[in-house]
Amino acid sequence: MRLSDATLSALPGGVARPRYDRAAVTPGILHLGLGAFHRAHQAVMTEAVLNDGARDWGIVAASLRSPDTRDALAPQDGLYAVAARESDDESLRVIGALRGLHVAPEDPAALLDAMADPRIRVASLTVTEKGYCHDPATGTLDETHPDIRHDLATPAAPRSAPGFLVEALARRRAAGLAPFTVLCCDNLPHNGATVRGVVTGMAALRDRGLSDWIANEVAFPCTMVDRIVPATTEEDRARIAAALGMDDAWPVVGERFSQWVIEDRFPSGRPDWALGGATFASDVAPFELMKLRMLNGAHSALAYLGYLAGHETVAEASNDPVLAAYLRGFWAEVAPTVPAPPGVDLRDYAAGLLARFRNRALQHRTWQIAMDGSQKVPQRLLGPVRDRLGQGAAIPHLALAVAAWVRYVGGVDEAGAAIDVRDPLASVLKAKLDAAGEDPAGRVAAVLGVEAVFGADLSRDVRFGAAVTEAYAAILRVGARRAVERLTTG
Ligand code: CS2
Repeated sequence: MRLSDATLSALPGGVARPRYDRAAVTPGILHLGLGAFHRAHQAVMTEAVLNDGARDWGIVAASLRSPDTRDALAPQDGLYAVAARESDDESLRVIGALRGLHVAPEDPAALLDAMADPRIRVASLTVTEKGYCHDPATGTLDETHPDIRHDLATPAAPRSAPGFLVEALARRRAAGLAPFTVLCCDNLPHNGATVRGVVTGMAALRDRGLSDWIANEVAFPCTMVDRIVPATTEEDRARIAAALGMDDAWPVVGERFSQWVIEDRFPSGRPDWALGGATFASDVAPFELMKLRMLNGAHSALAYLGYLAGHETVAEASNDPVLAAYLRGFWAEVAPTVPAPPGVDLRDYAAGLLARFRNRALQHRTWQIAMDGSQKVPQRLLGPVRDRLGQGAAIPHLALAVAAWVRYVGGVDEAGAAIDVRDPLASVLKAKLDAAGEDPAGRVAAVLGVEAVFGADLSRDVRFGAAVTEAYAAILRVGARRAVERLTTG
């Protein structure tokens, strides 16, 4: 038996399911990026709104690349299970909020039509950092990006998220419709403002009037999104099928914790996501900065150091006392660069993060987080580096994390095996390292010279270069775990 509208009533009593008539739900949200994170985060909060009786906030979701999720969910009428896991405890609920599924490359015109539907009032996104086709160091549109060039040449059949947003907004403007609010749910700094810059920047390359209209009429609220949602494993599928008493081709698994802080700027209306636990705020910046630097920064540091130290998962790495000591030092180093949001004690926040990382019920691979470092390192690690250097403060933990990234993108692990480095700049970084030879200082300088990551300032910063070189040399000499141990035990 397979999960679907027809089999919902056969689910065991303990599994929560839609309490509303799915057939009566109309689309209100168009979501780009149908990954596990969206399904375990915004879709769950939207489900609470639908359960409360709202009918006009169904989600139409699109994958911008692969058909896999659509192929898994379409035979299930868009239904899927979300498992919240901690220790031995797992609670399951089936989510009904997805009311339409698109695969952009198969039929970009159908997706554009869906985006131009007047009932759509929010266009939300989880397309990962690289999905915005921006320059990670400056946050501005990368006009040379192949997808952007393609979309400017062929606006009616876009590939990129900015390409879809610009064309859909152009159509709404031409039709005299109100725009939708663009809601970025990715871990970018000042994510709403950054995406606004990317979208207006791309529109300006087409039509100045369009870009002015977007700048004046479209809201891009900032958000802080947080829930740890690793990739689903085969073991998860089997365990969840047993618990459901039926198959779900693609359930999602995450921690119980979930947080969403949203800047309340929605001129075309919005669901009351507070019903699902979201908070609306007038200023999201402090929450976003704290989360990016303390959670995501520590995640990336742990991913590179942990991977090199032979740890497959975050839980394994953060339960290693040497790496746990590193994490505490990392948070102590980064916290002074983070103004605490109202009502938050940063020491409590860090302690909470350690407990979340240590959740052994999640199989969050260090390799997964290590992906796309060129797009993540700037806001997660280099922002705090700049602030600390500006204060004349030392950066031993941050420099070790950056050094571990340099070591990681070299593509060979400490046992001499190849690392599967996934990063849009992987080949650029590899070529620079290959050309640099064996000398640690030369290798570090080669990578730090990539201004798209380090910016013109850090690329040339002597203190930064020296700190990363020292850390990198230590990793080469004694291995990542011993280098961490030396740092944390003095
Ligand atoms: C992780 C995030 O993969 C990564 O880069 O750091 O996906 C992290 O798990 C989420 O942002 C948690 O909210």
